[in-house]
Amino acid sequence: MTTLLESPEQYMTTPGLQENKEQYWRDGYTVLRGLYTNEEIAAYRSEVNRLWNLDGLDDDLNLRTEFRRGPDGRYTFDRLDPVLDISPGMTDAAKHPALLAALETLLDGSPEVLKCKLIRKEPGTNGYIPHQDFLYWRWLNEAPDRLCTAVINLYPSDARSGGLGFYRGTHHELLPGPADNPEADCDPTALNASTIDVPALEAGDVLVFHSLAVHFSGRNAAEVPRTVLLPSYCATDDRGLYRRYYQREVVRRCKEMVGFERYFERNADI
Ligand SMILES: O=C(O)CCC(=O)C(=O)O
Repeated sequence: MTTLLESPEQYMTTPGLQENKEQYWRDGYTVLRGLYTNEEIAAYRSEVNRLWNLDGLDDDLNLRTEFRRGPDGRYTFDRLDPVLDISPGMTDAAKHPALLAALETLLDGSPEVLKCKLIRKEPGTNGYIPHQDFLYWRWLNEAPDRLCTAVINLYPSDARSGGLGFYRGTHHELLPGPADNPEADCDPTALNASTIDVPALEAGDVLVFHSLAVHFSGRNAAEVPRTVLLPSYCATDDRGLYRRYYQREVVRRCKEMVGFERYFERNADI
């Protein structure tokens, strides 16, 4: 499916990428543009439609789907995680040579996929509280500077549609949770609201952020779903990272019953 407009080598030498790299290390995130053709984005959109209509995705016990409060306050599934194993199209997007080449420049190392999820936030669906991804990745024993996430936008996205927001410059350390729970996600009251930035993105734009960058997203108040593919990467030559990640994640979800909330709500009488 991949058709490159330009070679990865060409992309690596464009002046824009050096500016992206400076912004990434200064602010903790940056937006890459022009990596995908319009045809590729159109093909990825069709692939998302196919995925979202697969049988069994809405099954409460499907390990790939996680639920979030929807517009009516009820659970709705908003993500497929993992997704690459059931989607050649999403694999094409996450391993696109132009994206991998750009990430190699940003991270100064060869990027390996750590995990990858697809989020489709329907109108009215809630977002995510401020957090640092690295809090959940400490067990990997990788340096935070080597880990990042790319947000591949399949439709335009902004604050109104529940796009990602960042607290600029928070990617230097792991921040503690509230005083009564320091191991939890960072304390929102300790964050400086004047540093918030919610980049407005076009279809095909790729937002790349550092594993320690504090980020959040709001409710989708727009009329169309916000759809993004989120592959995370590690600059490493360890080819076993993806397997290591999901082996642990599947066990964790079962143990902590992540995503099964609706099952118990629906079957309270059994
Ligand atoms: O895309 C979103 O709405 C939030 C995703 C996010 O924060 C995450 O997956 O860490």
